[in-house]
Amino acid sequence: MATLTVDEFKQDFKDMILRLYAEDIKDSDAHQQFTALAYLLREMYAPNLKETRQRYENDRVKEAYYFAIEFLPGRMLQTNLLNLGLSDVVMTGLLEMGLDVEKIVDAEPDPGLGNGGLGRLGSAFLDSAAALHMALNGNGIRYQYGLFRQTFENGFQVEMPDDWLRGGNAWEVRRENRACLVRFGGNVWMAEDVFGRLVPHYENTTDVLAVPYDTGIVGYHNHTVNTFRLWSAELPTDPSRTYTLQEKQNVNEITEILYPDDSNYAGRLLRLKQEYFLVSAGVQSIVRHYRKHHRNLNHMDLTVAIHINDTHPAMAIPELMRILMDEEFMSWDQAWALTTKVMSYTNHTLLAESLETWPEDMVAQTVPRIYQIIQEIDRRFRAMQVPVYGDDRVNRCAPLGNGTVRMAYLAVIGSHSVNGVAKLHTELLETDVLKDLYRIYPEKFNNKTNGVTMRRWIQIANPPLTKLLDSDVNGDWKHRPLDIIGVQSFANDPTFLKKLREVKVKNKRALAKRIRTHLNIAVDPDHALFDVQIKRLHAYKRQLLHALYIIDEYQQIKAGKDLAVPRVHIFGAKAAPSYYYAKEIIKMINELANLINNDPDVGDQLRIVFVPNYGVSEAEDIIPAADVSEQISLAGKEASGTSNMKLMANGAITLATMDGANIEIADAVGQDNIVIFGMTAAQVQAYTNYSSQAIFDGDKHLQKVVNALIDGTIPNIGREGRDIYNSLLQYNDEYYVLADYESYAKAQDRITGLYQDPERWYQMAAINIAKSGQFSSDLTIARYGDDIWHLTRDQLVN
Ligand code: 7GP
Repeated sequence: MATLTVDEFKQDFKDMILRLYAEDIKDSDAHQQFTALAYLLREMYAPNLKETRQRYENDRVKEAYYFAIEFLPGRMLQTNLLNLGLSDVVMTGLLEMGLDVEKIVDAEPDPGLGNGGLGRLGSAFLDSAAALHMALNGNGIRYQYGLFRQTFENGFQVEMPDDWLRGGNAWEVRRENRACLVRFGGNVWMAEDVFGRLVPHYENTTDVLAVPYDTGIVGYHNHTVNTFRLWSAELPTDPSRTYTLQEKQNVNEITEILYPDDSNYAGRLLRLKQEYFLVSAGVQSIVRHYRKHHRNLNHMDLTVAIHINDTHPAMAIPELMRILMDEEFMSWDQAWALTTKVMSYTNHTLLAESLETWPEDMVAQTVPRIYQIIQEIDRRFRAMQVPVYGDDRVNRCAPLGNGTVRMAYLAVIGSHSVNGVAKLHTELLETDVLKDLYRIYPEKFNNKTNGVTMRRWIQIANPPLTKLLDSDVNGDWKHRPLDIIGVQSFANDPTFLKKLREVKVKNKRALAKRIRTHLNIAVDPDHALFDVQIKRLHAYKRQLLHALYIIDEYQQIKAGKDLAVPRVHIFGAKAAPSYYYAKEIIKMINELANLINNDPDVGDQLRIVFVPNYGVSEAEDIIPAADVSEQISLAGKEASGTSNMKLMANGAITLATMDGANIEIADAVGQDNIVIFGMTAAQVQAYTNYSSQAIFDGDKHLQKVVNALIDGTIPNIGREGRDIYNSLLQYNDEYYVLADYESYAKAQDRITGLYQDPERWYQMAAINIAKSGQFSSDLTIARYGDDIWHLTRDQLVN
């Protein structure tokens, strides 16, 4: 923790503005003020960043490297202030200087280097590891453009480039002295060198310079500052060569954009290049660093762990093999034994279409030496396993098959640990998605249920709740997440429940104000229930189910029946630009919003707010104000979910199917404190002859709701309404929306009933908060550290 008085801070801040901009504070704008603050903080933690690195080196501390093609760090000003223990001093100082703190916070770009849950999880882990003194390094790509900025035009999603680096990035340090060369394409063949060793010879390769940019990840109230490294692609600085503009363009485009797709990766060459670029630069720099202190790599596994976050970095396996054999001259067997000890892998999806595969010829052309190594991994895998498990099973799960490289299988075979991200997910990996490999390597499989960092989602996003917990709850919930259980003892205390209600109303008012200012929609924070669904737009997540229920409510109102509780339905969701159906759902919901929000018959009873450009910053505004958390994916499809955890920790009541981590939330809070509906994963699996038409035909009420998509009830959705209608009926409703509808509507009615009894409602909220500790990413990352990477850490005394 840093120490600083308010006056010292004010002076330092003035000086920094002067040094950076040759200006007085009164003439500076919010972005300059943010930048000056960021530089000040960086100066303060820089010594700790250096010392942390030196400590890891000198004490031979085992370090883990989290390789991920996506991260979603969120804005860092407030987290860094919090972690350095400077929030109060700086806020007071800024206020005394008459500056607009909110404007300064908002001036920081929110780096959209990820699509959704997978990227956000990686950033939560980095935050938690630093808090626990764990040596965890992030390793990713410095995309010049993050995930597109979403706006709506006539209700349609429009994608704008996210030029997040335009104003510079105050947190990062460019380390050109630690750059690496990454080789693509060309030809490679093996031949003996002068010592008679078989080494690769390359010709006509395209070499790319990978330049690292490091950002400090500040530990919470401790001295640890870990390294988050992002790689940028540049032309090599070879003075003997000149490059054409086209060559420069080809190199730069490797790290130009984040693929805006969180499932269903099209086999795109550029994406493959991004993946190899990340792993090659990352693995090379790890090996180089290790080699500074060791004569060989024989015992690298004792101090290095490499984590493959989803399959995108799975080529780390052949890349490490390449370096160990081609550059360190290890035998295959020795290199393989070492590689599998170093590597571990997390799977994040159950969707078949999201399991990455690459055409073999594309891999062969793009990374020829890596392809040779994958072929050899495949050959040896088959030679070893066919005699035991037979041709069929081994064919089904070998790294090569159907002319493709199957990345998930490569990742499992080359790692010592394979984990899913919630109990059900891990179970389904074992029994379904990866069952053949589970049969061969049962000992590798383990579960690590996801978590979220309560520092960002309670302390920063929800100051009123933080204050209440600090004043009323015993224990040290900020350091020991399970201590938040203390809230449970107030579950029958009307005074506490009243305070909890005041907290929620305060947050709802703040959100209502933002909605009013930015979207020009009036919502009533004092009486309406805020019903929130925030996540990527995907058919399996079933935003459509939620929307059908809103149509249902609307029809009730039009029929003259008032809603017992006014509702505000809040959506936040980006659709992948190429995901046509998801974009149709957005259009439909926006048009429904337009209809409902402007219909005088509706009065104050019903509103829809579709918050554009949903991301980490928007989540920080919405989550503390949520009453209901919609987690309504078709059971067996959502690997875990993490918004479910953030929302419960903020006292929202979960309305959910038994999917992903919802099941564990239900176990934690008990059936009385969550509203569950719909088919279970087992029921979905056993449902053999589903006919959505039959369900539709047998349910008059449902017919009326669904027909609203095509009968002109909702204006301006001629085509979209028809397509969505057809997806439900003509194409037999792939995600069982109609099958679950009745049960969902009943669950919504239960919510309405519960909400009418505030004491009961806030009792449920209190229990949800009390039980949220187990979903802290501090606990999750401790388990990764203990079970998978074998890192040292602070004790979490719980
Ligand atoms: C997501 C899962 O959909 C979500 O359920 C989970 O909570 C999150 O990972 C973190 O584990 N997966 C992705 O975002 C994703 O891109 C593609 O998966 C392979």
